[in-house]
Amino acid sequence: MKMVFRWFGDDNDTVTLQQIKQIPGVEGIAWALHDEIAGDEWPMDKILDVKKKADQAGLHIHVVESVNIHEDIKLGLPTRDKYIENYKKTIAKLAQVGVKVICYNFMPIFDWLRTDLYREASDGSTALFYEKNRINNLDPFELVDQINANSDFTMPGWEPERLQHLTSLFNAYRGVTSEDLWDHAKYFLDEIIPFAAEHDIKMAIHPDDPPWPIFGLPRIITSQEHIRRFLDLHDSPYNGLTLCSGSLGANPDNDVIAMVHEFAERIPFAHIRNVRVFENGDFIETSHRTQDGTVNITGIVQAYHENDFTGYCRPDHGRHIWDEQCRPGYGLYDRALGIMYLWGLWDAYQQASSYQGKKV
Ligand code: DNO
Ligand code: MN
Repeated sequence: MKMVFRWFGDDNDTVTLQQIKQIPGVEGIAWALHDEIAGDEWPMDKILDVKKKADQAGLHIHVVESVNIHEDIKLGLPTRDKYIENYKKTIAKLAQVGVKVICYNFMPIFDWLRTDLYREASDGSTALFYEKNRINNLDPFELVDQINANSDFTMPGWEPERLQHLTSLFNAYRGVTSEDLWDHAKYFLDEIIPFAAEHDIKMAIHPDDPPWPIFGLPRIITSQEHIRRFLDLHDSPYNGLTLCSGSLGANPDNDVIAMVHEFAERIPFAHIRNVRVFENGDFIETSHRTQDGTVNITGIVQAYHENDFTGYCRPDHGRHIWDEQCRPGYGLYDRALGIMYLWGLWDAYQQASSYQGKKV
């Protein structure tokens, strides 16, 4: 297991590369050019700038998270070919600087969605929270009206440029079914995976977060069965998975341990984090510790260990603790604690397996 830490870049992160380097066992960053618009080809000078900074800090840049996919690709519009070409050009450049894995997602319009970025717990820490009914009861077109009426309206995780185009995007997705989305995913994979394979870069799809349709928009990377279907759409080790325990764990029907066992060979990148799911379907992000949430992190690490996992791994979102001012979900402290928990489990399984059968 090779540990990395997400870094948003000098201008977008409160955490420094030096701080990341001081977390035990962290060898690299999961990075991206966050100022680039989805669909654009990434400029080489900016890629090289990240590489230079990471080199200076003694960290590798093998994992990119994410190269985002233009909506026209997800919508299956004729213009998608142009964006797929740009995507390939970016892949070729990333290969040149030694990138091995590209994490991405296939969620229409939105990436992860929460209703509260700073839900306070009894210990005074805050964390990302999702209130299921608030989203379920929201009509997307009512929402667009609300946004138009109030220019300050924001929702966590919504990028400003996406908000502007929200009305036309919702309209564009009218009538797009989940089966259409599957077809569009296949078209994308058939173009991209052979190209990524030539460049020795593994594509790693991130599951939908939360793992169910929202605002009437289809979501397809939501369960073990759907992940199997996605990996079978284009059967290649380069068509891989970013197995995110927290995203999938928001639906208690998902058995993440079983997924580790089934998909082990196809997981170049593991996201490990915990959530606590309540009976009404709401959920809050918690510390990585198994007992603090409803996802069995201990069992998940054990499953990775049993499968001799050699891929990249990162702690995912953390809480905001010790008064840290940071990007929501991406502080230093709780994610660093998460890493030490993951190493603790990993090393214990490592030790136990090496002593098996021996008398100590
Ligand atoms: C949530 C995060 C995601 C992830 C993107 C990948 O669990 O890991 O926001 O970065 O979906 O494209
Ligand atoms: Mn994740």
